[in-house]
Amino acid sequence: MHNSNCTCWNCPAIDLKGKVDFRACGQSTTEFGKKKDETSEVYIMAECKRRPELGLFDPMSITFEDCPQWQKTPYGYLLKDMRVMILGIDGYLGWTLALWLGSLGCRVSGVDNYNRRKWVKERGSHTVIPISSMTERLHSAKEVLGIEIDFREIDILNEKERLKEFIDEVKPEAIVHYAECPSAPFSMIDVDHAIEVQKNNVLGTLGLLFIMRDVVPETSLLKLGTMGEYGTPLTGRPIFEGMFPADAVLHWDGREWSLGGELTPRDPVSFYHVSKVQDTFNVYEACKYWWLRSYDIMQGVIFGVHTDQVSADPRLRTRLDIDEWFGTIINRFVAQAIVGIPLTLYGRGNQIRGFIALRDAMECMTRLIACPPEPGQYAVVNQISGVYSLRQLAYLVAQIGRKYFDLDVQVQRVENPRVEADEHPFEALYEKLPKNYGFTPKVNIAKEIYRMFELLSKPQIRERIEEKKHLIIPKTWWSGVKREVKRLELLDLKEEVKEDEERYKIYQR
Ligand code: USQ
Repeated sequence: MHNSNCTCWNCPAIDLKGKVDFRACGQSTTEFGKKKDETSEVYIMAECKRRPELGLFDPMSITFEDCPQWQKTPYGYLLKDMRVMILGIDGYLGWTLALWLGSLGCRVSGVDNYNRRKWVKERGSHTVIPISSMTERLHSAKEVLGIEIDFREIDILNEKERLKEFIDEVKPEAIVHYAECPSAPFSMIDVDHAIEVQKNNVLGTLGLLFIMRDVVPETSLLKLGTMGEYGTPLTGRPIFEGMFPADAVLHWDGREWSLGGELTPRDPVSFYHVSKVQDTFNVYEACKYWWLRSYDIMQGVIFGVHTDQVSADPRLRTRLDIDEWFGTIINRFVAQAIVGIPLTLYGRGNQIRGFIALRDAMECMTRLIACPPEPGQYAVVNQISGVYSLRQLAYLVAQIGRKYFDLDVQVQRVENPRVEADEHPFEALYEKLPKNYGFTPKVNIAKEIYRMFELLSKPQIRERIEEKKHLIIPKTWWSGVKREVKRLELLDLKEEVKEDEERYKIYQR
């Protein structure tokens, strides 16, 4: 198990006590450290909130494997009845994770202010997979899966006191923070939307950090970042996992400079992505100032509709958006194929991105929850399971739609409403999740696309896509212009296959 050798030093159920005020260690002149040896004068002791009978002990002396509170699951040792709070529990990821963790025995709580439902409505759209009200969702989770979720409707930005009270009441051992606006186009509509996204995301997160400092400093925070923070460096340099590795050096001005451990450069591609960059710095600083522990999860573009739990009953389904603001590319492509809109490649369509399926993202989150960072540790992972060019994906979706669903799927290039390189190298590293956390992707992209076709072709869902298909062609330009993009070219799919094979060879690492 990837976390067998973690110790109480990592465990959120621990109260760390010692001769040093370790939260002020940055300012302290006293030597700070974990217990070094029996004679060491300055070290930290632990007290277990779950096993107070142990008294004070050395936090490095008990491993997760030894501790009866940590129990084996397919995703590593997990704290028995672990209390996990999900902020943004009503969203695409939040609801899926709630059911996933609940089925592993976690005690799940969550908050949401239904912003996502409101924003999609503002576009005049709806989730094409129907979802229930939260009351109905909670009821069905209990009835179908036996999962009880403690939910409060709270706006984390504007109701900080209520959030603080709820966190204090639940005392979560991990907090998953999904409560942000996830849409790049939404942040580029106009000044009001840009401000709304940055305020909601940046200040909401900042408020949360202060609450965690005051109420649950030992809880691990899993904060959703994005691969889009890094952009697509035209130099082709590696996209490291948040920070430069220890041996990275810069040669400049005749000298060698160590970059090890520094945050890597960011080059975000929208005001939404900028909000994530700001979050990175705020979380990084909070870990440093207050010894909070956090994972910043640089997730790639997500796709898919399945986990065992959300597929268990129509009332448990998670949302799926396909409009120009909130739909992500693969989800949109499948919907477009079903209602006969040629798949929309923006610009040349040679943009390359990292992707991950919904189910695999849930597994990664679980593996990280099971392996909390050390006090003060700001850790980063690149959460993707494969790298594809957009053309490759368009081709794949078209091929599956044609071959198995008898659809005449076309692919078109349209004007790119965004400002982004559409021809660039992309050397993303995503080694930590497999190497350090035991993750191997389980979802085959072609199979998941096939399953999406199956679900989205159902008459009721197909009808819901038809109803909103006028919202698929984008008209939100980064320049501020508001007009539908024009078609540049309808692609010859046979030519695409040849080109695609070339590109595939180049970028498969
Ligand atoms: N694109 C098309 N055609 C479409 C839609 C998108 O060519 O019909 C292109 C975009 O120009 C972009 C790429 O596909 O180059 C991805 O666009 P997207 O809308 O699927 O995803 P993006 O805006 O990048 O944002 C999504 C999520 C966001 C998350 C991000 C991860 O909405 O929350 O942070 O994926 S990443 O892209 O790795 O930054």
